[in-house]
Amino acid sequence: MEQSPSCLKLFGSWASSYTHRVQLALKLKGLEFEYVEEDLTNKSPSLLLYNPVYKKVPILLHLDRPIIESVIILQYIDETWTDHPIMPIDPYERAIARFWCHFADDKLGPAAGAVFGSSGEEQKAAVCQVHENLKLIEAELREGAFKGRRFFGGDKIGILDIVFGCGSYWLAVFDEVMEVKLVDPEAFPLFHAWLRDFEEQKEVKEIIPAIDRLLEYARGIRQLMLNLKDTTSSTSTSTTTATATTVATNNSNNNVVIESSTSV
Ligand SMILES: N[C@@H](CCC(=O)N[C@@H](CS)C(=O)NCC(=O)O)C(=O)O
Repeated sequence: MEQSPSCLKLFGSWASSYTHRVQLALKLKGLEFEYVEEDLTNKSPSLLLYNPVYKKVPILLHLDRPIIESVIILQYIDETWTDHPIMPIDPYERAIARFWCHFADDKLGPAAGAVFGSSGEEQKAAVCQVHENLKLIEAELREGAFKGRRFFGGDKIGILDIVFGCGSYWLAVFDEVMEVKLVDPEAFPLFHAWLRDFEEQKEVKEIIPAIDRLLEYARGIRQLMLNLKDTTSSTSTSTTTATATTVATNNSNNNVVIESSTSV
């Protein structure tokens, strides 16, 4: 299908890994689009109009019709522009890819978000949970569905690479900010090698924000969360508390964090 920048508009947020998924898919397909940066603490009327149910980004507008939910958007893009496919051809392979996309959002992302949102013993348990999830992926790379492949999609980046990859770079950010070790190369050598390879791809490099910017962002949110914990027992109504509450509200929905993990 022919397209011009004006027929594709993406509403996103710069640190949102869900947004990065869509940006990467559009780039891999060679599609031009207009990008609209949303302030998630002050959502635009357009965002609320196009995604009244979840009120989240990303939203892809194609010929003025909104498509929401990043994995659904990826599939829409692939079905609409069939060059450079990101979904497998075989129905069984498609089912497997969809299953692991679901796993990324249902298990891995929330587990990583929990590491960021906790401390002490609670955080140790959350780190274990991330490791359990990574073990499952490592096993699939070693002996299972993805054995012997360079990427989850085969020789080229596919939907699952996009979904796992846009988010997994947050794990390194969490390692540094939280002083944990989530993607240990010795424990998860295949996943670790895949992630390095993914991050080296030209299109990926063009999309993932600079690590320093992500670190600063993550540190800021973490500080707000700690401030909030300190102030929950007081009746302060300061601006800081109000801001922290906004962020924490997002975090409790795994939004900012999972935007982090995955927004993860
Ligand atoms: N399941 C959604 C998640 C999207 C999401 O959580 N977006 C976050 C940014 S990363 C958001 O818009 N948060 C705003 C809010 O929850 O208020 C997807 O895959 O698109």
